[in-house]
Amino acid sequence: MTDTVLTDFATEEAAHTGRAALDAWVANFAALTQPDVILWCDGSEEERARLLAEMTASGALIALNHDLRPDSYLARSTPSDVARVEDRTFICSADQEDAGPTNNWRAPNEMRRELDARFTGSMSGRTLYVVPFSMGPLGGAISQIGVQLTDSPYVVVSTRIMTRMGRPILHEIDAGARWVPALHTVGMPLCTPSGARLPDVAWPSNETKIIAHFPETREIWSYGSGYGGNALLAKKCFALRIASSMAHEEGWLAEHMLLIKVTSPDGHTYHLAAAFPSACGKTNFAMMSPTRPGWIVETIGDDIAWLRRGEDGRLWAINPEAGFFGVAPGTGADTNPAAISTIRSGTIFTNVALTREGDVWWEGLTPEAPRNLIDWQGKAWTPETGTPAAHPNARFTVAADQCPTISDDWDSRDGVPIDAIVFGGRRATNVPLVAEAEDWEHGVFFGATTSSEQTAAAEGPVGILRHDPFAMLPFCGYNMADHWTHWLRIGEALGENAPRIFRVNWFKKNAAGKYVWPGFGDNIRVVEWIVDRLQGAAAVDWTPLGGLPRTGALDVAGLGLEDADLVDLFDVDPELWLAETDQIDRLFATFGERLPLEMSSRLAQLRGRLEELR
Ligand code: O2Y
Ligand code: MN
Repeated sequence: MTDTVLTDFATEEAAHTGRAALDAWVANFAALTQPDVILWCDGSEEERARLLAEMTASGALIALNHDLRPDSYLARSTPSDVARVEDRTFICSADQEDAGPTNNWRAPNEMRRELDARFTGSMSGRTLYVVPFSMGPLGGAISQIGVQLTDSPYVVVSTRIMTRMGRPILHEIDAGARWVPALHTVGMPLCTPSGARLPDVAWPSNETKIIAHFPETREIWSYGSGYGGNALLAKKCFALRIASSMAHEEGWLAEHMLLIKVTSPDGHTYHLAAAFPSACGKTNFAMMSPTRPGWIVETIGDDIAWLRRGEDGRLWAINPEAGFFGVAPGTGADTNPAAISTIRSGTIFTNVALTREGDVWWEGLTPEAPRNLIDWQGKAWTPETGTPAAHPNARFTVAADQCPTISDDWDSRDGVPIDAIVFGGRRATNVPLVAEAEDWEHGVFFGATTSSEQTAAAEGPVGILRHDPFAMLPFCGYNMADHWTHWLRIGEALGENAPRIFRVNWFKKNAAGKYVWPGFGDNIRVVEWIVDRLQGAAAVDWTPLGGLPRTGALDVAGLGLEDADLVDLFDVDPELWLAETDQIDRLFATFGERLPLEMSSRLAQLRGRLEELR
């Protein structure tokens, strides 16, 4: 590709505003990628039905048994395209320092050159779908518009579930709205350079994958993958990486947080935003069935929250998405009945197993595996096969409004006022079941020091501790240390109205390696303590790790926990923690001068307090 075209794509802000700019951008991109057809998606039911019928006919989707799983489909990806590819995800800021040490960085022009070459002719023989979408309710105070160009009909039908998609968004653009451009190709053209036609495959993709973000021009380019966060660009690429960078510039927050509404037995309601690293059970927490009488938890979002200061001075949040892209394995009637009910119909499943009756199955759906299945790769499977029937990162894609626990204010245009912020992680040791931050700054320290042990659903070795500040390690579109500074400034602006901040850990293990806390619906007991703290009721003991429930303040009646279990849940071991502060120190050091002073002084304070405990 020539520099002339490069300049066309290296756009100014105005270039992504209004309809004329959109038409020109689509035409430019079509000239580059050379699709056979351009299809502007209207988001209608007819369009959805047609795309699903086409994909079923081509073998890209399998229609499930309509009686068992109405209006639902199974997609099987190629084994090399099963998850987000963090090592192929790039933040292409002009200055490498602005991407920071936790992001892969490439110089924008260098990346543009590579993308231009790879996208050239990449859609030949295929259809280019123009997919306009809104993140957040259309016209909402915190909402944003995007347009994805893609050659994947699977992405189109998934984006229709995950966002508000179609004609009404084009009307906003016609009226002059700004939109974020998101370009996506699976990178498998159906014509050779000489024009010969190639057969298609059920899951087209390319062995080379590039997920590139240009924060200055607010652009996303994704090449080579048809899967999840790599391809549904509205989600992680826009709603987190690009949106976090926009939020940094504009004074708001785009965070990897679930949102819930909690109603206590006395009828008071509270809204909580909770950040957990990937594979820590966010969807389970967001759809919790409380075990305590009188408590109600309703779902607002399970993955992403956009937050900003409202006119009343409080922090308000929306779920920018309209659907759930949840992990199937481990989801069962015992662990997440609301999710099981949500996916009873109208769901696209990816990489789960298929039963003989034409329904789906995965590990954890039922205690016993059916005798004969077709596994996620399309091979015959029995419980003796020895490999998982469903891929550990198998997913369901389903509309949020199908969830029985969805809150009536989940798509409120102004969002919901946040009463408490929670940071969590998967930690076998050290981190107590629940702790309260002393103040906002201490809460930012909780966020900055969030870490989690990796599970099979993520990249890298299982069990290894990975620092995942604010659960945003793979998702922060700019320098993570600047993100912490930004949080500190937001806290200053909120002042007295700032939500209280807590840290939780459902995953502590005892010396025998068993989980101590029952989790799931019993997590309401921790929420109850948090709510009691908000009301000024629950008793707290202040420790170096923050405020811990005083003995008796956390209701554990009926759980069968021994005194030793409670020690395991709340023990503050100064030696272990001093070792952890060394790890935090090493993390902080990678940010050099960008590290906010408040974070290094909080670390020094923690060390001092731990030394006193020795
Ligand atoms: O593997 C993927 O592409 C999906 S990643 C994902 C999907 C939904 C919610 N969260 C995540 C995540 O990795 O945090
Ligand atoms: Mn997530």
